[in-house]
Amino acid sequence: MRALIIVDIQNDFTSGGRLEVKDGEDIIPLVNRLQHEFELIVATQDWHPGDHKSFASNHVNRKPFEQIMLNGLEQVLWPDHCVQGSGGAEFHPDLDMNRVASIFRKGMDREVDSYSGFFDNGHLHTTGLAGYLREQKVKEVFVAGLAGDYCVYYTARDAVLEGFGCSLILDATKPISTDKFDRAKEELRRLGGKIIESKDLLS
Ligand code: VGL
Ligand code: ZN
Repeated sequence: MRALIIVDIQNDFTSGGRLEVKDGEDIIPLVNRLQHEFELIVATQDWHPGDHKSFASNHVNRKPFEQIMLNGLEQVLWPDHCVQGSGGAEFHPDLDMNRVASIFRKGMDREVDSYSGFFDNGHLHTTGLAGYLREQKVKEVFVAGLAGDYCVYYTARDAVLEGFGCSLILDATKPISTDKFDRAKEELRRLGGKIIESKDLLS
């Protein structure tokens, strides 16, 4: 069994959002088309409390995109985004959610960020995604969504580390930083993940 993992296609990561990925919404028609190639589709949703420590606003004298140490982990400080219950945390209205079987929320613990759909950044707590996929007999996952250099990359990486075959669908993602994304793609390949294009999947 193969599964499509749709990562964080939420209003705050698309145009006009609080942590906008440039042209992020442009991938949505393709992600909707790709869904027809899969029997199992899951989505992740970044879902932070307002006092989350990944937000620059929750530190004194810190600006967005600065880096700090947070409980022993390197942490980029972000603009407030995907606050639980806010419009920015909702899935983009153009994303087809009808066939999404399950939604895995992440980033609820204010002390640790969670880029991956599988684990928090300290790899201490699981979201249950790996167990769910195994129970559904999934052997191979395909990852799409936002942002390529953060949540998509960390989700794909953890999928590989959890023993799933894993392909990142290049034209179904967009990064915050292209430089960072180039390094992330190299690292994913090194770990045994694949980088593919949607045409490799669409019939
Ligand atoms: C993300 C930064 C902070 C993402 C989430 O979805 O890529 N990036 N929170
Ligand atoms: Zn976040």
